[in-house]
Amino acid sequence: MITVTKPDLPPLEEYMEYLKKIWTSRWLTNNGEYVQLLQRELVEHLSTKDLVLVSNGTLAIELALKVLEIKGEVITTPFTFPATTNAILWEGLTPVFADIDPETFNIDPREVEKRITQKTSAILAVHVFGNPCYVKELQEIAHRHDVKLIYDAAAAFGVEYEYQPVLDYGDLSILSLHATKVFHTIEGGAIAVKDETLSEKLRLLRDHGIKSAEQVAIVGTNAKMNEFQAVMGICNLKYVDEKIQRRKRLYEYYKRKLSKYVKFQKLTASKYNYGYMPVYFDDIGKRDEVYSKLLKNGIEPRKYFFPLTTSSDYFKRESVDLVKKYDLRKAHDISNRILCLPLYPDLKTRDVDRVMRIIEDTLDTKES
Ligand code: T4K
Repeated sequence: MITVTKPDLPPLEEYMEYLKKIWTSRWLTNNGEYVQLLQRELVEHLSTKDLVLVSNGTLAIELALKVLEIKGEVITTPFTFPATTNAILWEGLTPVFADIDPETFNIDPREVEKRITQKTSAILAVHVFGNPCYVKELQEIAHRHDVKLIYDAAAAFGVEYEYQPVLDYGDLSILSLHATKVFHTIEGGAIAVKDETLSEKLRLLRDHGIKSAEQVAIVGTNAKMNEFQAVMGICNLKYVDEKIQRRKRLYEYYKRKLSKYVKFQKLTASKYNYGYMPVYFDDIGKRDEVYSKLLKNGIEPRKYFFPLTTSSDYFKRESVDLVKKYDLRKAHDISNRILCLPLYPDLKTRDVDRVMRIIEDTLDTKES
């Protein structure tokens, strides 16, 4: 089966060397030596001020909302992985949805501004597939209305916007370091933070609020990364740049060959990581036809992000058509046309050729 992605793994011997060290030290979790080492290496690699490592990207969003003391309404996009919307709900907040720009797939700043009310306390924007949002416009809106700006940069590892790390924008940004991401720690996440008071508080929040053996300073949770995750990250980090180069070559190959048949996300990054290969079809029916044909041929692309998060059973139970309520026509439309094709560093060019042939055959047959 050729799947939409396959996790990168370092040479087994390299991971085993670290496992031996963990066996000897018997230090397995709770801000161990390797979590601290990975944190320093990532801060340097990503040129960010500080990163707080946590156990996954979803908890990273929840902690970001928590540490900024967000209340009431959070303006966000429905064109995302369920984690973005779920985290808002999980924190007892109200998600308010704004439509997307159909070219970049990211939240449209003009739509964000229309949704601001007295109850708004944050904007939670997503760099969809790692492609940077219109960060300057969003910053300006957040500033003017005095609301916090958080980025779900789950897929934006190493991405730059106007030659600046994308993680530098907004009040906080979060990364997912899940196995399916460009860089991973099996499960994992991080919060990029510029303010020292916030990083201190985040470190407390991820460890039950424990300040010392006999002092619990605030109410926290358990969001700690463990040593096995950290050493996977340390091993993977050595190879990530060459893996991104390989992804780039495959991405560009797809793009050259498929431009007659499909459309591509408009990239805004000055440096990109090529984590996904999203394409969309002019004719809605063709997306599903191509999808079924690929599946029949042992290839499993994914319809990220279909359905919109506003179509989850949770909202259905509320009996409100959120697509209509918030006028999410563009997000709805892209969601119905999108398909993420297989893309990962070990993917063979001949497998890409197979994917492309099926797309070409399906679309050519329909047109003739
Ligand atoms: N915000 C955004 C915008 C996100 O995209 C995500 C996660 C989050 C927040 C939350 O971050 P985390 O809490 O997850 O750190 C996958 C990932 O599990 C998820 O992390 C990711 N986004 C999302 C876009 O993709 P699924 O439900 O599609 O995963 P699954 O199990 O269907 O795997 C996808 C493909 O990967 C499969 O076809 C096979 C392959 N695969 C997967 C795993 C886990 C492997 O070959 N090996 C594996 O171990 O969500």
